[in-house]
Order: sequence, then structure tokens, then C-alpha cells
Amino acid sequence: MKYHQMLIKTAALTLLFILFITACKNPSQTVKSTDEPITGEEVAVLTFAPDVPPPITRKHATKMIVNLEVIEKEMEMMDGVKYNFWTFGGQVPGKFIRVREGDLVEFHLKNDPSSKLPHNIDLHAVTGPGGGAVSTFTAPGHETQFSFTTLNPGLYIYHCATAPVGMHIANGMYGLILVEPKEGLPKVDKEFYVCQGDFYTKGGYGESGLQQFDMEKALNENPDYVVFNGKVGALTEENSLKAKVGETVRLFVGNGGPGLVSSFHVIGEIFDNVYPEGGSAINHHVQTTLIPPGGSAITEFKVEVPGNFILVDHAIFRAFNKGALGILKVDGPDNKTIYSGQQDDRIYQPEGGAVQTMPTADMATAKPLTKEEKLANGKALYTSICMACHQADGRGIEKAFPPLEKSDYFAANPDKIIQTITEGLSGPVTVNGKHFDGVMPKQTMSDNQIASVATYVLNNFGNKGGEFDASDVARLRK
Ligand code: HEC
Ligand SMILES: [Cu+2]
Repeated sequence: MKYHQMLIKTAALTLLFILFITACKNPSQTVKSTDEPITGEEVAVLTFAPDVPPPITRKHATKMIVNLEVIEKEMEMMDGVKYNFWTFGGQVPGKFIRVREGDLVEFHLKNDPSSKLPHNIDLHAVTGPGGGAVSTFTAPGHETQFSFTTLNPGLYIYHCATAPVGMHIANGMYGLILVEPKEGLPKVDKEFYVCQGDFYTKGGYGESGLQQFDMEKALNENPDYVVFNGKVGALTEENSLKAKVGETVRLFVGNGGPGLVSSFHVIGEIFDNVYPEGGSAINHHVQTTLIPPGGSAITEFKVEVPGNFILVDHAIFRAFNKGALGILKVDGPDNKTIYSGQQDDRIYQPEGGAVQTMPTADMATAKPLTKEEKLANGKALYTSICMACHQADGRGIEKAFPPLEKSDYFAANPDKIIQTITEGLSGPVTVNGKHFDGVMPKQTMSDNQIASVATYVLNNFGNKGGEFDASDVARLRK
């Protein structure tokens, strides 16, 4: 499609949309801010995430000049993975814009001469066709301008709305604009800018090199990356958000999408206040708040105890497998009443034994088992009990659980397997030259069961073979 055809189509759609909106709109009870006189003029300070411009203390409306430049730019999606991002200001998300309710915003959209495509901007804070999109269609090397009055306070997404819209957003073209209420927001100690977005690449998660946009994955809303602030790790390690015990924290959270709703959560914190959807209502004591694509939320909380608090999209595979994970690092003194830390870790042995009888044949009776039966039963027992610590391959875990593989601990005297199981084992031991000092709880099992699992261990993991009977176990029991 040619651009002029696209424009006509966009204009026609926009018109329909406006008619629809006009038809649906109730007369609002909210007083709109057109009555305040505009005095003076300011150039808005814009910031990259996670920073936020300073609060507005001004008591009057003013003319706010906003300059935003579109830059198409290759950057990292994750260490070793490159992507050609399209940005508002040179990073994803775009620069944070902070204005006041009632301000007259004079908006200048510039498109860097090196860009390959025209772009525009739809600010959800705008009352007017396309949120400004129709007035800001900007060719590479051009600058467009329009003005709007901020009628409604709130936290709003802005995004590119040039066709194919989904692709422009999927390439990173979104950010937040805060319209502070006249009276300002309550004072807090720290404010941060966090914006989620999903990315669709030809290669899977972590596949290195320059990755191309994958339209099919985008259509299926099946992203390879779901990230905060444009990159896996944008908010972890040295990039973590930082606060001190006792401080109040406000997160301005946006979701650029284009595809996925965010179930925004901070592990180990409860939001004291949430402004759902970035509006004026305040909800209290919230664990997880939903943020739709093209939407936002403001969350506020006091940090009472030190530690790492993890920002996630609680659709949790996205956090641990697609990148939607950030860290708020809180320093300061402990408060053991609010959070004690681990107070104890002791062996738990319920009456009747931790280990229930296995549903295998003839385990309860003392009927002798063949070696094959012992190996089969032993395998089932090993898998359900021993494997948790000694691992499926019998190699254990360094510094925690000793290996049963070619273990020299019981090679000379296999009875020690039986004793370890019936009595448990604790204190320093050396197995195959490695030192361990843990606790193996004694296992409550029948003689046949112990004979079986010990036989299984002896005949697996490179051990030298052998066989035990229930009578051996009975003899060795203390
Ligand atoms: C809760 C974790 C845990 C479970 C379950 C467990 N063990 Fe152990 N096991 C240990 C630890 C820890 C040690 C070393 C104890 C120490 O350091 O004194 C150990 C030591 C041993 C040893 C002697 C050291 C060696 O590596 O040869 C044997 C044999 C053994 N376990 C067999 C078993 C068998 C068979 C089972 C299943 C019936 C089992 N263990 C279940 C934790 C466990
Ligand atoms: Cu664009």
C-alpha cells in the first residue's frame, strides 16, 4: 500500500472511531481543565527509564514544549542478541514526559534523517483525533508540530500509530506521559519508570546475532521476549532499582504490548496504593495488578525490610524464561518482627514415619524377593526418595549431597549402605575425595524395602554389584 492510500484509510478509520466514541460518551461529572489561564512557557525535561522527571510543583497551567525524536537504532535485546529497535528518543521505552493537568502542550515530533520509515505519535493523554497521530505523520528528516490541552490527569501510554501499527509498537515505539493532577501527587522518596513490552524474533529466546521481526509470531501473540524497559536485564544486577529501608517508592508502570496483558507483581511486597489503569481511583493492599497493552498503573509502597524485591509479570514463565524480571534492591537494617529470615531448619519426622509404604508387591510381608524384584522395587524407591538428594544419575550435588556413583564410602563394606539408611548419617564424611557435612535423615522402611533399594544402589551407578536380603537388614538394625 502507498502512504497516501494508507493515510486515507487511517483517516477513514479514525473518523468512524470518533463517531463511535462521541455516540458512547456519557456527559461526565469530572470538571475538565480548560478554565485555567496559561501563564509562561517551559521546555519539558524528558528522561529515559527508569528515571522520572521531577515532580511538578507549579501551581498554574503553562505552555509545555515537548521535543521528541524518533530514532531507528540497533541495540541489544539481551546480551549477544541484537535487534533493530524503533524508538522515541533512542531507547525503549520512549522518554518519560511529565506535564500538569490544564497545561497547553506544544508537541514537536522529529524523525531522524537516518530513519527508513515515517512515524507518528498517538498520546493517550490527548483529546483529539488519533491522539495526535493524524497531525504528526512525520517523514524521515522532518519535524511536525501540534498542540493539545491536558484535560484529564492520569498516567498514559503513547505509541506510534503508523501502519502496520502492530509492527511499529512491537519494535519498541511506546512510552509514558504523566499528566499530574493540579494538586500534584503525594510526595514519595523514589519514583521509577517501568514499561513492559513483548518482542517477536525469528530466532527463539537467546538465539544470538541480529534478530529480525517475526510477523507470524506477532499475529499469534506468541513472543520470544517479554521484558521490562526494552531489554532482558534492564533492571537487574547493576541496573537494579535502588531504595533504602523506610522509603516510599512509586512505580509508574506502563505496558506497551503490543500483545500481552501484564500481571504486574513485586515479589515480597504488597502495593499500599494502586491507581488502576493510571486513573484517579486508588485501590489499597494489592498483590498483583493487571495492566493491559496500551495501559498503565501507578503503584506505591513503603519498603520496610532490606533485600531484593523482584518485579515480574506473574504469568511466570515470562519472568523466568522470557525476560520479564527486574530487581528493586533495598538496603538498610533488618526488622525481624516484620520479617525474621529463616529461624530454623530441622528434620521433620511425622509419627508413623515420613515414608509411606510403597504400593509395590509383597513389601509389607516378609516374603523373600528375587533379585529382579528387589531391583525393580529398589528403582521405584530410589526415584521416590533418594533421588531428591542424590540425583537421578547418583552423582549427588557438590558440597551438599555425596555421590552414590562409584562411592568409596561403602565399596569395601556394603553394609554401610544399610546402616546409612536405617540410622541416618550426619557429621563430616569424605566420599571419593570430596568432603560433606550434611544430614541424611534415617529412613523408615521395611526390611524388604531397604534390602531392595540397597541392592539397587549396589547394582547401579558404577558400583560393584551384590545383593541384600531382608534378613541382612534385620541383623544390621540396631
Ligand atoms: C534429604 C536428602 C537425602 C535423602 C532423601 C537421602 N540421602 Fe543419602 N545422604 C544424604 C546426605 C546429606 C549424606 C551425607 C551425610 C553427611 O554428610 O554426613 C548422605 C549419605 C549417604 C550415603 C553415604 C555416602 C555415599 O555417598 O556413599 C549413602 C550410601 C546414602 N546416603 C544412600 C541413600 C539412599 C539409598 C537413599 C534413599 C533411600 C538416600 N541416601 C536418601 C542425603 C540424603
Ligand atoms: Cu512508527
